[in-house]
Amino acid sequence: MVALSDLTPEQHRLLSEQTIELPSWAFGNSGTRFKVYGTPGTPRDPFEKVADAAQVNRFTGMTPRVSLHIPWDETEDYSKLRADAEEQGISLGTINSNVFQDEDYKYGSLTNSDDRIRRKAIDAHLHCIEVMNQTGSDTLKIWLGDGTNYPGQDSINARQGRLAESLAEIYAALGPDQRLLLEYKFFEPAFYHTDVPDWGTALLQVMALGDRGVVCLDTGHHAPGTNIEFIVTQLLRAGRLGAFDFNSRFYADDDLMVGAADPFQLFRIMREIVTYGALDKNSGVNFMLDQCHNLEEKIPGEIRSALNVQEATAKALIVDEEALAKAQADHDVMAANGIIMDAFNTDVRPMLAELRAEKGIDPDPYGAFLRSGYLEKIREERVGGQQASWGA
Ligand code: PSV
Ligand code: MN
Ligand code: MN
Repeated sequence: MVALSDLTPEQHRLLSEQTIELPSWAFGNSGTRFKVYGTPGTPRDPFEKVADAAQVNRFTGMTPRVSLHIPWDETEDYSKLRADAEEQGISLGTINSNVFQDEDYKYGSLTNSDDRIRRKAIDAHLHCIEVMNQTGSDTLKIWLGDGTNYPGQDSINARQGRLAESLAEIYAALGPDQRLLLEYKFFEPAFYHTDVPDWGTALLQVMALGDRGVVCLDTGHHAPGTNIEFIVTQLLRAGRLGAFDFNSRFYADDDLMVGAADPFQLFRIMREIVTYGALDKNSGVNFMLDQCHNLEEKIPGEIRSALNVQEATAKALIVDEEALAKAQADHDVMAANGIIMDAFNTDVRPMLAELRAEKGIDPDPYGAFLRSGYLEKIREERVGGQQASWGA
């Protein structure tokens, strides 16, 4: 076990200041292509999603931003949404574009050879930038479902060219304090080739744009067995790791609660972040969740996820650095690995409870939320909640 008083002032500060951004869509109903199970109390509009996100922040003390997905969260009055969020102690974060659910995008969006459709996809992003200007968001996140299903279906090279041109036009429309965050995914919905399948492609595309082009690493978007922490370090070294979309996967893009499937992987990722000095709130790396809660209650699912990231971070921070440096210098493989495993196997939960008490919040966020009566209230008040995403 470890106590708060065992931390250095710097470790204490980093842990205390750590924040995680929540996805609005995690609060909606989602499912698989087989079935979407509704949860009583599910938000019916972006205002209710923001209210639920504020609850997670209230009880964890560490999730002060919520990402919006446009048009899922389209509203007439973004200033009101912003004011509502601020009133509840949170802010509107990253704006996610959506050019993967319209009939027109069947053969691609920003990569489409049809100028009309490519124009429509670019315009959808320009609209997102207008939304950002109203919400005060500084990041436009782009994930594309673009790709092909069969060899020969289209020219991979021509599609890369059209992608670069489209991104350049979108990038040019961003304000000087706004950045473009490009997310990669190795497959799905395209099954033969995807236009932004990996960190190499995403990195090359954003580097061509300028300094404010960065890469989003979604933990579910890699082939099984991929060493994700290695990619984290490569992107950090390039100065282009803009954000994480954290979630867990057992098979493909499962979008389960982060830390549920492989807490050791999450620890290893956070360890690279800590050793690189990228945990600091000014590092430019935004720690976001991208999850869907198909079976579990959504707000408790988000609380558990935030706490899982916090625990992995605490474990990554308490590694005995001096002993590790010596073991590494001595090429003492067993000792070095033992030091890392000691940190991973340490129970940090009592220390995090202390940290919460220090912040004036309940040391048990999950229990406190269940006791608060909020779930009962929304189950009664909200009828006909929204579906979150495209999973069904
Ligand atoms: C795509 O699989 C993705 O990870 C992107 O981030 C989308 O915006 C999100 O999921 C939609 O749920
Ligand atoms: Mn994602
Ligand atoms: Mn995904």
